[in-house]
Amino acid sequence: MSDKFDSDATTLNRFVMSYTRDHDLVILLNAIATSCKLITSAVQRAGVAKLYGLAGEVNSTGDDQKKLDVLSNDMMINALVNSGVCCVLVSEENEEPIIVPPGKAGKYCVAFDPLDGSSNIDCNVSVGTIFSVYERKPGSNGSAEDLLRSGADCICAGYVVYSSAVEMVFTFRGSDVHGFCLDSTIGEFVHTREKMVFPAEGGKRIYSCNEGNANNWDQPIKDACDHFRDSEQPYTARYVGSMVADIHRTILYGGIYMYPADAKSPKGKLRLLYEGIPMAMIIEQAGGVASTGFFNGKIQRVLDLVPDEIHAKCPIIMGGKRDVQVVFDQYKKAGIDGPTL
Ligand code: AHM
Ligand code: MG
Repeated sequence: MSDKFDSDATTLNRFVMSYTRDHDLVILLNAIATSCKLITSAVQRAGVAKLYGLAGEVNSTGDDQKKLDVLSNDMMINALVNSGVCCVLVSEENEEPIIVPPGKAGKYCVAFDPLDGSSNIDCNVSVGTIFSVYERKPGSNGSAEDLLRSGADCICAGYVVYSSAVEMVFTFRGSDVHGFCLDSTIGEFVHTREKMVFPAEGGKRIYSCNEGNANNWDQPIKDACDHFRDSEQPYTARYVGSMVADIHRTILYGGIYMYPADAKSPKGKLRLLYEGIPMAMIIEQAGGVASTGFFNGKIQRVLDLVPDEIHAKCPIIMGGKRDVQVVFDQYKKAGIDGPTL
């Protein structure tokens, strides 16, 4: 038998079908995978296809849209609308929710950031896609309301990192986290990581945040970073600036990723529905911790937040228990109660 050819490869499709008998969910994840393959092609051909640069528009959160942002968004919307199993879509690139016409509508609601890490697109640094899936509420025909609910209602979530390899990391609610690499020779995501979990004992000591914002952070976050640098075993700093890449590294190697609230952005920068909640679900189900830090008067789980609008933001402190505990300890010193992990 050749070790180069697997005659029994578990593709993403086969993996999903072994988990659920819900054909609509199989179709949905197939549509997401197809759009991520199309995005892969666009990212890899961006130079020759002249896709670098701005599209001339501004997105829902006021950022300039890149050509690849717009193209990736179109790819996801077209695949999901025509899948016949979605009723409402929320994209970082669209101010308003996208309501699927009745003839094509189904029960699923999807929130996504089609190409996360916009600032890295034009210099070939890793970028990603992030998504979360919900089922519409009983009696609803599909509206933004179906997505304005706690992360506890999220059915499944995933991200794809477009890098030296293209990899999807995916989990169903309450289940293990799995990795699938895109095998370009067969055009399929193939199951490559079984049950992803944070390294035992916390793994590498890495802290990851944009320290250019440090002057605006609250004191406990500043103190936590001082601790990371000054502890007996000093931490290494790593910050790609693409959440997908930073979170992927954090799960695989260990460490902590933070985009905290600060004096300029009291709700943080990242968006709850298509960045915070899906990543929090993956992190927690891989054995890590996904907290807001001190936000709206208390330290909260990201998955307990309920968005008050589709593009609501949330602060993010995510990582292994050892390292998130460092942040909670600094809050405790400042008189703010937090969990002991
Ligand atoms: P985007 O969705 O516009 O790309 O913004 C989200 C990104 C994250 O991927 C990343 O972690 C963060 O913004 C980086 O922000 P900053 O450049 O402020 O460090
Ligand atoms: Mg984005």
